[in-house]
Amino acid sequence: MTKTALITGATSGFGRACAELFAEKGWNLVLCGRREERLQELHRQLTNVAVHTVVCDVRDRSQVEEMVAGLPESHVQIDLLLNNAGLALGLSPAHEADLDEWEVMVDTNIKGLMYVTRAVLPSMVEQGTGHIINMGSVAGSWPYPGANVYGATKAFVEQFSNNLRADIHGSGVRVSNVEPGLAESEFSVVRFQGDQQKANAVYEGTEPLTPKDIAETVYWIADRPPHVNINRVEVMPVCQTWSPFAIHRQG
Ligand code: NDP
Ligand code: 8X3
Repeated sequence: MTKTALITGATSGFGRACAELFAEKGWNLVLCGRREERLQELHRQLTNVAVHTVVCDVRDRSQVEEMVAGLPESHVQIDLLLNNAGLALGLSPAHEADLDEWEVMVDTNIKGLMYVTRAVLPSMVEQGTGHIINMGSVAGSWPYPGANVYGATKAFVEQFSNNLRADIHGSGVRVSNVEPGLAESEFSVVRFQGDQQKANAVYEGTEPLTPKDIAETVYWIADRPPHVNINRVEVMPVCQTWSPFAIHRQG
């Protein structure tokens, strides 16, 4: 039977690449994001499967509830929820960071992910099958200067994923957390408020992960046999690794 995936943040980067790969594999899709033209473009592009698009800001609880309550009969059973919508804003140290930007990250990466999960999970538990794949980050496990609230939102995503598994134990529903490192998408353009030069500098001289790399990881996780739960997958490009602890020396 044809499966259906709901992908948040499908208008760009990882979400878009996942939409393309899952369509190629024959999955029907529910695609959401705030940019309507991009959703329409995807709708025109992905012609081999049934695609339902919804303009939805995941920060808005009622919009999320309406999106899920308003799914057409053809898309009402969600087999896979990919909680991908998210963003980082700024890279300033905590004492200089913009509190409004912190709130947007919390509202999107934490509260938005909570809203979509809470709206979709009951039917998965009721049907005794389904899979939630959350988009975490290496920033959820590893601190770096300027990651402050962004990294903390992704730590939430990691622990929420684990706790979901504990809650729905025995239901047959799977939960996974994908934790990518450096990957080129619109992520840095968003982080630096549209400053393309600053964004390009992040990837200069590197071979970062691509959205396709992440889509293939997500698809692999989704395609395991139903008795296998991949708890978490951390993926970095070869050019990325850890640094020693920073030691401040006097004098
Ligand atoms: P992009 O900026 O390319 O894509 C982000 C997507 O999220 C867009 O489709 C955007 O759609 C959507 N989005 C943002 N805010 C909202 C909102 N309020 N409501 C609905 N959709 C929203 O970045 P990536 O593809 O790189 O990021 C995807 C996820 O991966 C994020 O959660 C990010 O934190 C995470 N990640 C990214 C890494 C990277 O280095 N690129 C590494 C690790 C994790 P629209 O603007 O149309 O609403
Ligand atoms: C995105 C990866 O290292 O910029 O989550 O935080 S990083």
